[in-house]
Amino acid sequence: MKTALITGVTGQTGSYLADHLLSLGYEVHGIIRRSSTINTPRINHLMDDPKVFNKKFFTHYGDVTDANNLNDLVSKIQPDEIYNLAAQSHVKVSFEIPCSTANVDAIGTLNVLEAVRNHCPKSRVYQASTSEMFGGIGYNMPVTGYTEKSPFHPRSPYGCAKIYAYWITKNYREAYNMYSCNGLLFNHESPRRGETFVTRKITLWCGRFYQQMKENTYYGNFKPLELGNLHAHRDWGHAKDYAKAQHLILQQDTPQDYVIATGETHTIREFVDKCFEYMDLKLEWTGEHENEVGLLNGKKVVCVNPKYYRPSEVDYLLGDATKAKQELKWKPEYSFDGLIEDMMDYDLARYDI
Ligand code: NAP
Ligand code: G4F
Repeated sequence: MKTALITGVTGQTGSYLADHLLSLGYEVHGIIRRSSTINTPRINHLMDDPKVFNKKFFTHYGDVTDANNLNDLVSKIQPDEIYNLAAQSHVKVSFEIPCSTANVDAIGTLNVLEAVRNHCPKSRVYQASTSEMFGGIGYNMPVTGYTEKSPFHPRSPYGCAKIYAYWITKNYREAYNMYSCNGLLFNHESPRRGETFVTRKITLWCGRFYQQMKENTYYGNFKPLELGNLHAHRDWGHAKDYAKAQHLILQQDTPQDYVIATGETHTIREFVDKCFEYMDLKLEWTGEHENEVGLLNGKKVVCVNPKYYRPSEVDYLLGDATKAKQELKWKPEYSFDGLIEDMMDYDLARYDI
């Protein structure tokens, strides 16, 4: 039986990864942060179910900026595999807290690698790298999507911090012969997605809207859905599929880096349209830039609020996961429509009273 340690286990993807590894028979240890409000809803099902997983799922207080704590945990647990998913992962927020983002996302990764180098150098390390490192700028954008060989041009403090983490992970592989790999994952979403990321913000709003519509109160004082850049493109997959790829990356004979993506890209506005279609509603769009609005029967239900714009934006993301498909035999199960269905079903039911 293998043992895994997950940093960021309370997050969206860390929780799916824990589900997946437990289903494969792993003993799973997760690092959770102390917080003043409960931060374990995504893993409560693992902590609460004594029959299925409890004997194999363990949580430990910790923080990736606390090197002593990591050294202690890694030396005691001696994990076969470590998945470093802990991060301040919100791009817009990283402009407001660039230093703490760098401490967690860059130095936190170094702390993980040092703990492994010092206490269990044979452990395999997965680093949660990101498509944000590519930057989505015209000049470096291959027509068929970014690959493992594409150049980086980060557009946020988050992207810059993740570039450090990417290179230090690669450097420890080259310098110390460690099995440390980067997964360069494009956007992945789910019903467990944080509520301030754009897809979940949209599906949650739809859940509330749908309820009011059913009660015939939506022509009252319903607050429109306020978004920022409606025309950015994202290559969106399902976090469940991406957690499986993370595991596969650590099962190869030689440590390598892999792009994980669907190979399809859509705008934020398309995502909104699809969610409305899922409710059997059709939006009409009018206006431009800050004045662009989505109308339903002539009434404004979606609008732009420039406060959600970013100082520098990643306009276009499309990934090419050919290497992962060939070498890992990874294939996503969810389509774009399937992802929307899963998120919408969850959030429509949430407000169904
Ligand atoms: P998420 O939902 O924001 O989860 C982040 C996790 O990191 C949470 O468990 C959080 O704990 C934890 N964390 C934050 N600061 C920490 C610290 N100082 N020490 C220990 N843990 C800390 O993010 P996600 O969507 O699951 O993404 C997982 C990882 O993949 C992140 O590294 C992200 O940057 C990267 N990534 C994500 C995507 C994507 O589209 N989702 C794409 C590429 C890469 P709390 O619950 O206590 O806040
Ligand atoms: O959902 P987002 O905040 O995700 P973003 O910035 O692409 O970052 C996510 O994916 C990265 C992988 O590429 C991860 F590394 C990162 O950790 C995170 O998980 O924004 C997506 C797009 C952006 O272009 C943003 O400007 O949606 C646009 N957007 C428009 N209105 C909005 C909003 N984003 C947010 N969060 N909120 C809005 O109201």
